Amino acid sequence: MIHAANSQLFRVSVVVPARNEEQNIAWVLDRMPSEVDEVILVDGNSDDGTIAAAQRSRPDIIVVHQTRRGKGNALACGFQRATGHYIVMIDADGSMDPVEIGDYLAALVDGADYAKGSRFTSGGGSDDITALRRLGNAFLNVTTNVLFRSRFSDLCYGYNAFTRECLEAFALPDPHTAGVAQWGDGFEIETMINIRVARSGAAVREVPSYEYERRFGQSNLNTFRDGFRVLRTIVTERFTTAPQAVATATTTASRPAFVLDLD
Ligand SMILES: Nc1nc2c(ncn2[C@@H]2O[C@H](COP(=O)(O)OP(=O)(O)OP(=O)(O)O)[C@@H](O)[C@H]2O)c(=O)[nH]1
Ligand SMILES: [Mg+2]
Repeated sequence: MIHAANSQLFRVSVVVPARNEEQNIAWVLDRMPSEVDEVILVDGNSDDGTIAAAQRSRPDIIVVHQTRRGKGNALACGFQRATGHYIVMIDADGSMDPVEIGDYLAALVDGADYAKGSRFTSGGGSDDITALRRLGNAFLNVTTNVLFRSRFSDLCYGYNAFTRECLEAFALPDPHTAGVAQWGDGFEIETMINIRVARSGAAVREVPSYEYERRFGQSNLNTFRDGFRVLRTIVTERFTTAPQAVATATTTASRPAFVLDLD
């Protein structure tokens, strides 16, 4: 629970997508700050002891089995299960430190609808980025910011927190549609929700974050493949998806209307 400005108490949910993170998950769960009320582990058919390790470390953890494949579907399943007013998304590989959750919550309590982690804003950083990736990221940020009039410094980073009203702006594919993959089920999820939030008129605030290398296990990153996926996501979102406005805390409280003339 966390006190909002008007001293109202808000529940905090954390959603952790995990596939084969047996060696990393305890580190993540053990570092959850006390404000966190519920942790939802969304398992991606792990064939190691991820679930058992998570339950040992945090007996009250809620385990959800995802309905299709991919990190995007995992997050959609986790968000649907989350009951908190504030929802945090964080990886299970130890690359993101849960201790930072307090900074994200502070931004939300201070009026942001969407607290966006950034490795490239003052106070952020990364152990896991090469010069080439940094250049690719800069290009993808600029492209997005021009196309969507956003101000992201780290479009492709997936450590964020938001009010549950933002779920409407995400407009994620229904987790209960069985079978075939949907747009948003894969790693395009991070770019997709950032773009959709920017277009929704929600108040976005960047929070400095430090990214570590995954603690154990082989990296799944591939600079060119992943870069082109993000570019494809930007183009698809720009030309095939309509902006979705949401009644966020900020917009209902102090803004006269949504700004929807982004096209
Ligand atoms: N439930 C679920 N989780 C997934 C899936 N794919 C990846 N994840 C989790 O999503 C998070 C991010 O995936 P990573 O494999 O770390 O991807 P990355 O950060 O781009 O690459 P590296 O850390 O370098 O391997 C981790 O917690 C993974 O366990 C999936 O299909 N289902
Ligand atoms: Mg990772």
